[in-house]
Amino acid sequence: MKLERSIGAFARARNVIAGGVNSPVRALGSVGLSPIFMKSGAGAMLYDLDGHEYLDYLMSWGALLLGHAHPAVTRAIVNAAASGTSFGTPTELETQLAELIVSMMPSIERLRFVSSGTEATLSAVRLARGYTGRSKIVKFAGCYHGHGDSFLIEAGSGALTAGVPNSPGVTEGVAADTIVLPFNDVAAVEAAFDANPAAIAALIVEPYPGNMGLVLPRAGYLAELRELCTQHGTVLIFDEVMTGFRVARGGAQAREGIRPDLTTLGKVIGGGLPAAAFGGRVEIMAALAPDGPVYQAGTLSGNPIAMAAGIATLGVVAQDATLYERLETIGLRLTAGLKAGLDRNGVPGFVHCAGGMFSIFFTPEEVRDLRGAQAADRRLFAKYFGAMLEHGVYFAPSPFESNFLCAAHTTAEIDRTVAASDSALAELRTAP
Ligand code: KE4
Repeated sequence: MKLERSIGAFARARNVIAGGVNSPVRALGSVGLSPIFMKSGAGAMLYDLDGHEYLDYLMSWGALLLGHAHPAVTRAIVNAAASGTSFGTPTELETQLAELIVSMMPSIERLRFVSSGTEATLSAVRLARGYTGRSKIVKFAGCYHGHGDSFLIEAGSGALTAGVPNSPGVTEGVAADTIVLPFNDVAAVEAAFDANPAAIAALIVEPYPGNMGLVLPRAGYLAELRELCTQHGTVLIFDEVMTGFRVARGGAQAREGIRPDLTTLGKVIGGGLPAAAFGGRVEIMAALAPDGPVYQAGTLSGNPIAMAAGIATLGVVAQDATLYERLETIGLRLTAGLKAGLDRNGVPGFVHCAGGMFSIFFTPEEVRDLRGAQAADRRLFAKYFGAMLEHGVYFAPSPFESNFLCAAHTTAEIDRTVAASDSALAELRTAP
């Protein structure tokens, strides 16, 4: 596949941008490729500098629930921009988007907008520490909560892909306050609480971890976490930056019927623009400046253009009564088709799916945690990713990521993807 223009663009970028990319996961190093520079997107399609077109399942890492350049979102952005891009004052757009979120996620009684998921999670943890007066937090190996120091310990996503789940630059002092446990293991959480009585401010978890590939909680696991946090006075934070408005209208917490104390959001709520949020119980949020002493701030927090994009996106979500049912249906069709292809080609593997997100694991053992995800065949994944690109399908470029469906994916695209996967696997089986 000719990628000369992308290769040239990457060489130029490397002269002025660290690593030539503004986020490591875009570098495609882990799949042995030079990054592909995109020119445009429309609906479920991506178009690169060299004229190739791809059926897109990256969807900007899950931010594009409605697909690329959705007319309602584009119109909202253009209209908002015509009135100015930022004022450094409150606008009613922030209240409008907050009201939409609160109406669909009842555990969020008050929220604060920020500009990235990382800001949301680090702010939520600081708030939990300020509210409880405690220092330690619990996170789970393979979960990724952005690049805040407290989280870059056995982190997933790009940190894991790049082989630095424990990043240099995170001090021992910071790391000492982060307790890392295996996901899906209740006994480990009980032991951590017993070993750290009245010391754990927050337990932060991706309810459906999507950053070691998509790994689903065992039945009852999230309810156990809820019960243990209530029992020990620990703030339960659901990091729904990826799952919020993705796996259900009310996120994973709605699917599971669990009410966290705080929730972090990002991606979908900005409609592809930089917007994220954290929020939850009113008494915890009351500890946040200016009402309370816990400081948190941001020049572009609640940016009117990003708010307009989010309002347009969640406006479609609120009015489209069958959206999540359609995502669930095509998600199951796709994962069943992909799994049948693995079996037909004699490739051991599993395909995990929840609403509009899915992952493929090339391994004979079911994946329940990071150890299981790391046992999957990364070399085969890299070859499969490249073969799918040749077939015009763009998956997330790492086995430690999730893939995403959008409102523009229909049965036709799903069946085309299954056929491409079948061909790719057959080619890999016969390749030298
Ligand atoms: P951002 O700071 O990248 O907006 O969000 C951090 C974050 C927090 N929590 C969860 C559950 C997340 O998945 C993320 C970010 N996700 C990655 C993809 N797995 C972002 C892609 C990237 O790093 O470029």
